[in-house]
Parts: sequence; structure tokens; C-alpha cells
Amino acid sequence: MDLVKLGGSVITDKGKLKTFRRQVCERLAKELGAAKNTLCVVHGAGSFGHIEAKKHGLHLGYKKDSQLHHVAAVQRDVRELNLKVLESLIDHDIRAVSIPPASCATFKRGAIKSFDPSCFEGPLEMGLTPVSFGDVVPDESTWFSICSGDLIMGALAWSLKPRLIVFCADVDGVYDGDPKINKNATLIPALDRATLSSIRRSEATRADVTGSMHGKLERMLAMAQHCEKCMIVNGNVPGRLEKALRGEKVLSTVVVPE
Ligand code: IP8
Repeated sequence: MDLVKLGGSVITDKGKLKTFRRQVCERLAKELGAAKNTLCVVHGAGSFGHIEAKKHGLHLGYKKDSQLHHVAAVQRDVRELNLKVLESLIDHDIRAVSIPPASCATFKRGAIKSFDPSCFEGPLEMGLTPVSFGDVVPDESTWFSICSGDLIMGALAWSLKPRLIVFCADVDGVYDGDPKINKNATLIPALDRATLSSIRRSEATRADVTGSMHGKLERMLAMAQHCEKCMIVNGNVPGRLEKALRGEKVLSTVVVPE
């Protein structure tokens, strides 16, 4: 099985509330057709989740009743995005079925407490493509919390041992500086723990309730232990995802397990 995350900053304009990048998603759906194995897809929430979740502190759990309206609204919004992604996939002959995080996992203090891989295994065996996504979820300790698509990626990597894991980001991979600010930043082709420790921690400039790039890379290092290859490619550049799925050489960062 190949496991692909479509980053929220690729399929949405992360700075503009609820702005779906339909053309990009359609193209990525077409490129996903290159997968040789069965496929599992997870997508981020982008501007359908992060902006409102941050504004109302949903990542902090229950603080006041007024948040509950926004729990419901953000859940609705990420489902709206999920439906758009499903449409793009199905239009490109991928038999996509939606698996919301709370239907396959329980949560405690913002972490996964239990995970049921059979929710994915069943559809995969039938030849369907499970599609999960970042969401607002019930939480045993904080009433509700944010489940990043990355948490689901981690659980799927651990339990289903994919052949390939591809993260589609809005940059070519991991740099030794911020490529959006520093023109001299260079791409790191292979990232291991030692390299990660040497990269300066950068603060997210845009709204993101699911943590820093550093934290995401830490999780990718852990995931890389459960697959043959784990890589980050630029989803905004046509053909990169397709090449990665075909096993061809492509500009990327490969995450090297410990
Ligand atoms: O974009 C975040 O998921 P992610 C989910 O995969 C929400 O980190 C609701 C902000």
C-alpha cells in the first residue's frame, strides 16, 4: 500500500478562509493514478480548518461554551473540503471512501488513544481508496481536540506498514533555512535525526494549530521506520507526486529512519 498526504497548504490557499485549490487537487488526483499499489490518502485541513480552529482556541480543548458552535462549524468545514477532495479523486477513477478520524480512533489529550486499522483494511481489500483528513474530534480528557492528518498518517504507518509514504508539501522538501524568506536556503536530499537537530527551529508564520515543521519532521522520522521509503515532494509542481509514486528519481527530501 502507498500512503499519501495531500498537504492543506497545497490543496487550499492557507491564508484565505475556505479557499479550495480545485485545479491543483484535480491534477494531484490524476497523478495519484500512477500508484502501483493500493492507495490510502490523508489530507490536511488548510484554510477550512486552521484559521477558525486557531481563532477559537479549539486546539486547547474546552474552555468555554461559546467554542462549541465553532467545534461544529469547523467539523462541517473540513467535511466540505473532504467532499471536494473525494469529488476530485472519484472524477479521476479513484474509488475514494471517506474515513473521518473519529470513526477509526479515540483521542485523549490531543493524542490517539486507540486506533482501529480494520476501518482502512476492509476498504483496501475491496479495492477502495480510504481517504481520511485532519478534523476536530471528541477527546476523553479535553472534550474536543484537533486531530492532524499527520496523526492518522502515523497510526496508518505503524499499523499497515505501507511500502511508500509521500507527503505533498508546498515546498520541494526540507531546507536548511526557510526557502520562502532566505534565497540561499538549500534543499536537504536525505534527512536523518542528526540533520534535523542541526536545523534551526523556525516559527510558523501562518495559522497552524497542529504544530511546527520541526514537530512534523519528528513524526516523519518515526514513520520512516515502518515503510520502505518516506519522502516529501512539492505538490505544487506538476509531475513530482507521479514520479515519486512510479519510483522515479524526483527532487525531494527522503526521510531516513534512525
Ligand atoms: O491540516 C488539522 O489537520 P492538518 C485539522 O492535517 C484542523 O494538520 C481541524 C485544523
